[in-house]
Amino acid sequence: ERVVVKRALISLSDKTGAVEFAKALVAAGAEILSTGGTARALKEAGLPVKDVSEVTGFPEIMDGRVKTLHPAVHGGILAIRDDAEHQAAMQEHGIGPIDLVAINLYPFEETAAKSSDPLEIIENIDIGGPAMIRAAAKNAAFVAVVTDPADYRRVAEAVAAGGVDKTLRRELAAKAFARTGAYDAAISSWFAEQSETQFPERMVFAGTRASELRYGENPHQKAALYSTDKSKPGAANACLVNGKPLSYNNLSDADAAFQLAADLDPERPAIAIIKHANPCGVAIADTLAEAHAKALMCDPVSAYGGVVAANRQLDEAAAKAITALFTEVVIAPDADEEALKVLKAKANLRVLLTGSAMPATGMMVKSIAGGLLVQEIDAAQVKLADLKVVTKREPTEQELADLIFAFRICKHVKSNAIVYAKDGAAVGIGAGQMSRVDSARIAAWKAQEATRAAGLEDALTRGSVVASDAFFPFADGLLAAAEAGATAVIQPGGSLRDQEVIDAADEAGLAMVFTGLRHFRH
Ligand code: 93A
Repeated sequence: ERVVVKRALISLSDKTGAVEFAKALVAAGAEILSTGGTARALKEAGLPVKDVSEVTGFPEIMDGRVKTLHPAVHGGILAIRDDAEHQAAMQEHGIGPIDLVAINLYPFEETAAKSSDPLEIIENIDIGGPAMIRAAAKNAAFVAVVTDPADYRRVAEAVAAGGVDKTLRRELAAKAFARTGAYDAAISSWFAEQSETQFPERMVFAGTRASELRYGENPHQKAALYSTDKSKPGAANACLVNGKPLSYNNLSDADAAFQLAADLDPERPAIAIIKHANPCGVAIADTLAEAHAKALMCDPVSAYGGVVAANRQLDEAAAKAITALFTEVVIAPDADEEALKVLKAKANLRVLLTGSAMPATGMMVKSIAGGLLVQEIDAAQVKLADLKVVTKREPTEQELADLIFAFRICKHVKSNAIVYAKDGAAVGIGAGQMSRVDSARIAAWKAQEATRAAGLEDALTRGSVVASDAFFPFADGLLAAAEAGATAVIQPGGSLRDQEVIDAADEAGLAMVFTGLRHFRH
């Protein structure tokens, strides 16, 4: 049942660990066949290697586009060892069996993420590698296929111990097809991105399991995290530098927090505090510590045990501010040494570093039973120039800045979303209600609670602005805001009753701007 490895073909684009692996195979008595660059690397390490071109009797041609695509290679991999006809064919054509294939593919995914040169990207579509991987995996009854350097050690040990058994060969074959499947999925989505059709007839989504999670949203649900694009900063690909592994809900909240922080003005230090995927505090300031203090004022009760995101490297003061309150997860592009020391003093605090911060772009997927909804990420950022003043009174400069800020936050709040903001801080957030006026009331009430918690005399909403993710269908939501003390309103506009709402705003002395763009988030 065990496959004794007498001849192995090694062809690696990433040569990490190759020499050690090949050494182990040679020590176990295997002959090594290899392609150009890999052969060179192995020979340099003093290992006996035969070039594939010696086996094929054919040179590598067309810049290596054709090097292993030859019957001497594929016959050696695919032959059914106990089939008389296959044996005869091998004999007749002088084909020797290949018992182990170790491949890693041209770095298509990495190149596509980095390069903007289509020729370079296309050149990194590996053809011969996947062909050999699939051939070896198909013939797993007689061949071991290694596609992950993490398996070198296990496989080398098996080879040294007398051969690769069936269980391991099957596991390797499953992994091999998953690898070529994911590879082709990445290639197909790149081609789809290049074409006019963003939504081709068949779409393949591929990811690599980044971690198996203890459970899903609830303990009775099994769950795992898949990474689909390492180039996108966020919770999925961040580095956990402190604390226990993240849960499903941690990851979901951490990503929501980070996407919000990354969507705010990159020139200003920004903090977002998230609970159950909705922000309960957001602020910009001159320092992250200040922003945290301002963000915390919005809803200190909910912030307890929440997720905190920053849009830039954490410093010591920020770390101290964050750790002063029980926090589950911190996510930021980076943290300096002093900040790390402070954060790491909290053994249970999960700290995620993303490397950079930028607003997410591209496609997003949501699953419904039996289907996937695919849409572009809401990357719209309403700017001053997009605003249309519809009231008699024009917003002041400070109001305008807060209006833009509040509307940006709305985008990250479950609809119906109402956000009060003042001086670069959210002061009342109403999320996820089925009627807009309820969200408006809740936001105002939350602001009252925050005012009380802060021991302030004047309501936090006094002199604030208010943002609505979609149009006010009636004047009631707007009047609730005026009553709370808001002086300016931002909303998409577009309701049948716009005029009624504008009249109400004028009567209440409010300034109101329309964005012409809404930010539903369901
Ligand atoms: O250009 S290819 O698609 N044509 C081939 O025939 C072929 N055979 C192996 N690429 C091919 N490979 C790939 O070359 C392997 O998958 C591996 O990534 C790489 C190793 O090349 P080298 O040993 O020259 O560095």
